[in-house]
Amino acid sequence: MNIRTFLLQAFALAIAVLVLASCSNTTTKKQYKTQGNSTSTIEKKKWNILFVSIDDLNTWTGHLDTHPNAVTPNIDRLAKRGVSFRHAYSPAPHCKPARAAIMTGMRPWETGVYHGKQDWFSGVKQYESIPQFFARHGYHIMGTGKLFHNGDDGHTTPGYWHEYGDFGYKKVKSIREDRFNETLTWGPSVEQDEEFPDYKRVSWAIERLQQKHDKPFFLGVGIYKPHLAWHVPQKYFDLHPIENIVVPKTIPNDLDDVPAQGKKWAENIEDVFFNDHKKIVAAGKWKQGVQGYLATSSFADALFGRLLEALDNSPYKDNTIIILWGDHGWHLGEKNHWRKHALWEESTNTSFLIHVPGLENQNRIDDTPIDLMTIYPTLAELTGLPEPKHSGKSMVPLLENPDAPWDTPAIMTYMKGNHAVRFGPYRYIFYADGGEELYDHRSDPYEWINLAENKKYADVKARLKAFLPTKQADAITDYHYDIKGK
Ligand SMILES: [Ca+2]
Repeated sequence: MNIRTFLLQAFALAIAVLVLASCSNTTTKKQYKTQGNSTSTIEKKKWNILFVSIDDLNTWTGHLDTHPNAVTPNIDRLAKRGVSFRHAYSPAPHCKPARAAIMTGMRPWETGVYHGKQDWFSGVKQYESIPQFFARHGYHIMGTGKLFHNGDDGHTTPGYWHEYGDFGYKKVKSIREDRFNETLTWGPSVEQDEEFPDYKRVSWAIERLQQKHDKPFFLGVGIYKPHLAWHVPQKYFDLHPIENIVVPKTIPNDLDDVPAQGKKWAENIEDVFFNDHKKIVAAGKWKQGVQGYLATSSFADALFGRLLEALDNSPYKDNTIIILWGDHGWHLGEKNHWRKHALWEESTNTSFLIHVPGLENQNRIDDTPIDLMTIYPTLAELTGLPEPKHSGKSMVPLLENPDAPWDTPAIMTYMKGNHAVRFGPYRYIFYADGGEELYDHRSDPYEWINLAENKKYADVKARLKAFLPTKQADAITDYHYDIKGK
């Protein structure tokens, strides 16, 4: 090759490279290096994390349009700048086991924490929790409110936080109330917003957002409402005029095709909350109950709005992951049931939203069924940290590509040996005594028709059953309140 040919070829090659580079600049997404040799459209670095838990929040939010009377403008605002998972499920439909699982990444059948009467801390203390993990990786850890299960058993998880804002518990007074027992009660409160511990917790968190932080921070804010009792200021009831309230759709005899264990849970026979639904309906107060829940959810939403506004007015607006989750769902009459403590859609389906700085494809609702065991590994991956010991799967692939394949079922567990699996359009429930339910959400979104005995679905049932754990930890001991004096 003479020098002229060489120069011409080199010139042609340089032009080709330039053309290719300019094409790729206009047609490809921004790419970031990840661990290993792969690339990602999400920048993985030590983002700050605003970690918000809203207790007992089901999916009655404005943007999901699951209840016509829901008023949650602030959660909807987060949905606009993030991804909201319509089919997100709690690993356990009760505060204590749900939080034990979510916060440590270990499922109930691994820890033995299955229900609300147990000494949960002894079941999980050997596992590194989310705040401990981020502390070990150089984060400044701040928390307030109900993140782990706390309150009556006194565990605000001392030592897990560099700073913890503890505002205790306040029994508020009501102007008038409908009361069915110690906890199931609703009506406008005498107290105004500022007097609620939740309000003070959020104020404490806002102060932290206004401070200068030298390290990345993890700020956990646990809002107690809409947990019972539903006493919040009148203005939140006014958002939901009683004449407009719609009660959930039900059919008579829905429980006829439900196995014995499901029926027991529906009526709370094993609990002190006996026959809530019958009592509420007999008193003509179903609408009022729905109003109470919606009002209290709007109160929680308003508190979240204060937090979001403070973040937006802080230097951390563009470098903070926002994650918001409810710990489980809530029945308000579906399956003749109130509260949680069951394995149906309403007990287990909860709100779950995430905003990631710079992520494309936000402002969308994702319909993939996932469970909240995704939280721990997802946060670790988004912040570029090594994978923690956990039982869940990171949902980063779903965040990057809404059409990404997802072959991991959502699994829910309540009391030892009882599980539900949500996979594709189906829900399969297996009770420890062998009882089964199967629902197809394409034709039956309210889970009215149990298909478990229908031979046509034998293969589906077998496929879902195969996801159940083969080994299950013994239940750890219950608290002995009389001995501990608690
Ligand atoms: Ca039924």
